[in-house]
Amino acid sequence: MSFETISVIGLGYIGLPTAAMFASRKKKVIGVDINQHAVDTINQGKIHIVEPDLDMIVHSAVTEGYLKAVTTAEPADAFLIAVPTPFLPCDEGQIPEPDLSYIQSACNGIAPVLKKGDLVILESTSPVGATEQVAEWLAEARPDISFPQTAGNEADVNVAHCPERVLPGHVVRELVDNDRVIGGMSSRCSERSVELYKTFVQGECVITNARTAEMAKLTENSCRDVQIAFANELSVICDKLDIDVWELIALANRHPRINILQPGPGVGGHCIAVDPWFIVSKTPDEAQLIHTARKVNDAKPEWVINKVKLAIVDFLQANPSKTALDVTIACYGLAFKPDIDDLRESPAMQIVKEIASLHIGSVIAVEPNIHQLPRSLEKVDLQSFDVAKAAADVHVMLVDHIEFKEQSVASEFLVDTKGIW
Ligand code: SAJ
Repeated sequence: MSFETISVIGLGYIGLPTAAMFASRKKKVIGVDINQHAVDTINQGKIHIVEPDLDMIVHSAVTEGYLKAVTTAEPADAFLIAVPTPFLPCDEGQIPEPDLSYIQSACNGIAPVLKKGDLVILESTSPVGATEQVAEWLAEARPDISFPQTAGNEADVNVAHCPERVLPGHVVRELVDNDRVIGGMSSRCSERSVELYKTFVQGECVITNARTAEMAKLTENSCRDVQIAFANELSVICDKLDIDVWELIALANRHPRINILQPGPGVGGHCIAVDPWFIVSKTPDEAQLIHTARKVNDAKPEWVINKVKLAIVDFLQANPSKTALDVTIACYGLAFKPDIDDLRESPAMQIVKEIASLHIGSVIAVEPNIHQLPRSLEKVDLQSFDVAKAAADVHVMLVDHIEFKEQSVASEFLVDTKGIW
């Protein structure tokens, strides 16, 4: 059976581009989101997130009638679940547990409209076992139809995990070009998922089982987290030994088999700082290195804040007539990584928030990708690069946005976490 109508649950950074790609291949796509503002914006042919080239694709998909957004699930032939999988709040020092409530809500939403022949794909990054849990939730809600955990290849509804793996900022290209890991709960589930993705994916669709697909995605992001932790640890060591870490890494990377990543203010975003915990919480005794990497990366923002405090002290020593109240601090960048507007889980945000709460003088933020500061930074003043550069006494480089690389700040009182100035 072919896929005439495709539904994407969750129209965020992954769901919306995925929905738009299917629609661009002239499939009828129903996007579902609980956020009325997102639904209204999309139905006007606009987007509520920043992602290069996505606006054009969404605009034509909506105006040509292939994509519509709704708040309640409607019948479709395939359902892709692309909702967040954060972790549950926990006390400091505890291992966070994954929060599958958004996935469960998505299952509750689609269960009533499921019919024989449908395919359900979990795209959200998930702990091992989540896809089986999805199939279980659906089976509980719909005892009248069969699922692969009991019916295997004969199931009425097929279920698979096909993790998203695209890099924010390059989503449109990577959705098409990247290979996909397809983890069906039966061979039929996998085959049908490949058929669906081949609508627009030019990369290879590689088949495995659901648990391995879940672990593959967690492994990719944990690998990157461990590598960034190595770079961050080097930056702290080099600071102590009075060595320029950027020069050091550039030298070491001349070795044909060495490729060290770049240190920064910490690791942010919705993925790399979260997903390794899904492994650690399942296997705490075994996941020693992965756990340590998380702790190293999570400790980096505090280290940067201490550097800023030292820069303030240095400035006051050099300017004895001034007090802390007279010191203006400019922080360059708030997003969790360069050239995007996404402030979620951003170490730069964490640092600026803490500086603003500790410092009694003025704090300026420069973030070329947003027009308004979030409420949590109400004490901070959003300014242009030129205003901040001229007004500030202490400068804190946090995100290497292209606009910042094209200019520079030369100051004795500079904390440059990205090594660009
Ligand atoms: N970072 C560094 N140093 C580096 C590289 C990154 O400090 O050398 C920091 C960034 O500034 C950022 C964080 O790491 O704060 C994460 O950025 P990222 O570019 O490494 O990754 P994400 O979170 O944007 O996207 C990752 C990607 N995973 C991998 O590269 C293995 C992407 O392919 C996944 O689809 C995405 O996670 C996801 O959704 O899971």
